[in-house]
Amino acid sequence: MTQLPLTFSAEVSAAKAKGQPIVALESTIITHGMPYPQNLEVAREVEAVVRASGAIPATIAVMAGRIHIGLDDAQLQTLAETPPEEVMKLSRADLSACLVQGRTGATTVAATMICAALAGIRVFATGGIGGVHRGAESSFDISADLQELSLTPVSVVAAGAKAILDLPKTLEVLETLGVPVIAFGQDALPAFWSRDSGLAAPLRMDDAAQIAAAAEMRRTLGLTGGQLVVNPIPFDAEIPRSTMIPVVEQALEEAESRQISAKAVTPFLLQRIFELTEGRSLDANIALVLNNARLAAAIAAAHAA
Ligand code: PSU
Ligand code: MN
Repeated sequence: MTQLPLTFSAEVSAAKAKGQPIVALESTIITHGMPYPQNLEVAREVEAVVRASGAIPATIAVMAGRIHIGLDDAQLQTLAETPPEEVMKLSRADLSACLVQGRTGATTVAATMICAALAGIRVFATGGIGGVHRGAESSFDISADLQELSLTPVSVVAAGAKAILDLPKTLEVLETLGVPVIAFGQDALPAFWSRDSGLAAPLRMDDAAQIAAAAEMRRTLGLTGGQLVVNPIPFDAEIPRSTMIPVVEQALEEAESRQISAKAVTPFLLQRIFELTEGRSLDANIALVLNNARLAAAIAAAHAA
């Protein structure tokens, strides 16, 4: 068997040797999810929060034909400064092509899960996952993130899915795929910028150790796939749903009239919502990512114990 094209940072490889908790972090949020220089500041801050919470961060990206598990500060800076059009947005379909072509690629939730599993990492923190887009009944636009959750054994901590998506359809697809959707500490499904989507979450847990135990139980039962842990944004950072709805509607209308499609849809909507809220959406996004990093570290610590 050929060697896996994995390069571990010194910090992550030391943590693996010692059996310390490790939290995977994605890189598409850096290259396509947030503008420079906030993307770099947030990438550094998320890593700092993971460390302060007792785990080791492993930001994942593809560079020069290798999957990097853990980036040093210079690599993080290079990635954050590279214009999004020069970085591949990698999902399951693109990963091997990016590697053999020696290109630079940022990993989405789906690709980060694949790489984390290859590296033996069980927990991954992000902001929001991809899902079923509005109008999917005609566009067929359903993020590969959902299928990945049904295939790859990683627990993904997110703040829910954004209202740019069709949340009821996203829940239906996750149910069909057999993905546990576990709300942390509340009954409602959180909606990214807002704590409550108006929909009930299928499952609820109030304790990080129980979330780790549920992942172990799935493994014991021979069930493939991961878990989606949805963690509500902190109260003081929340933007009410009533404020976000018209903003999201406007961004969606613009995407439609400009015929934005495929991989460009999510980055376009995120950028327009940032502009339309004068940066408020980004402040909320940052707060929720940090909050997810804390919970992911606690779940990883329970796995390591
Ligand atoms: N949703 C967000 N922020 C993000 C993304 C989604 O709120 O940065 C990114 C993630 O990397 C996610 C990807 O995996 O977009 C989904 O893209 P698509 O819808 O093209 O599958
Ligand atoms: Mn898509």
